[in-house]
Amino acid sequence: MPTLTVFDRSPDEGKGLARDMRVRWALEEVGQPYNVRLISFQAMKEPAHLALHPFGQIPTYEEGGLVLFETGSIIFHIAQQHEGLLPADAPARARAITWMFAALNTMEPPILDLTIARIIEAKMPWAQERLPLVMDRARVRLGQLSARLEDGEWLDGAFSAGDLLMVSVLLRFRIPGLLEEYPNLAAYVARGEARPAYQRAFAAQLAINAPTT
Ligand code: GTB
Repeated sequence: MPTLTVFDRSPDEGKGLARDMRVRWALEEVGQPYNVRLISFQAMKEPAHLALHPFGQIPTYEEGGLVLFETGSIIFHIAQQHEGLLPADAPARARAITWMFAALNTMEPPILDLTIARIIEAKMPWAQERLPLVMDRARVRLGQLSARLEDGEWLDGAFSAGDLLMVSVLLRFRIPGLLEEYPNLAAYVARGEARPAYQRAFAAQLAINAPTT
């Protein structure tokens, strides 16, 4: 059974925004049970964890002697081992993998910039000037994705690992209030969240991270 390392207490208090959530979701989609090992921020930077993850982050994925980090790689590995996350047809499979990369390389950077601008740089004297620029750059990508999706259910035919990663990334645009500006993307994310596998994964991380008081 694979083991994931996850925050012992996620800063989002169980909103499912930390990156273990997407790996949990993938494992639930394919029906693969898993263990979790809880880890503190401090322990993430210590040699035992750095041996698993060179950047001192979560999640990691251990399966027998195999150790993986980077959620894209972990989910690709899961999708290759099990049916249900990538189509069998070679061109459709290549397109689904392309959407995995698009989620991580094209859609995730603007949300990371936005998180930095909203939280880490919030007290800088120039923060109020910079934030609208970062928001507008995020809107460019959201608008392009929205135009491609149109009224489609998923990005390319049946639900795939590309959708799983795209929905996981788009979820983080909800708190800054951008997701709702694109009703088809908001509906797409809601379809992802409604999947039973997503619900099981969400409940599992909430059980660890929900505020106690
Ligand atoms: N590219 C890597 C991957 O996809 O696996 C990125 C991994 C990563 O950023 N991990 C974060 C981490 O370990 C946790 S998910 N951070 C600790 C560190 O770098 O020291 C990022 C995250 C954290 C918290 C929230 N939140 O509270 O809403 C959302 C996302």
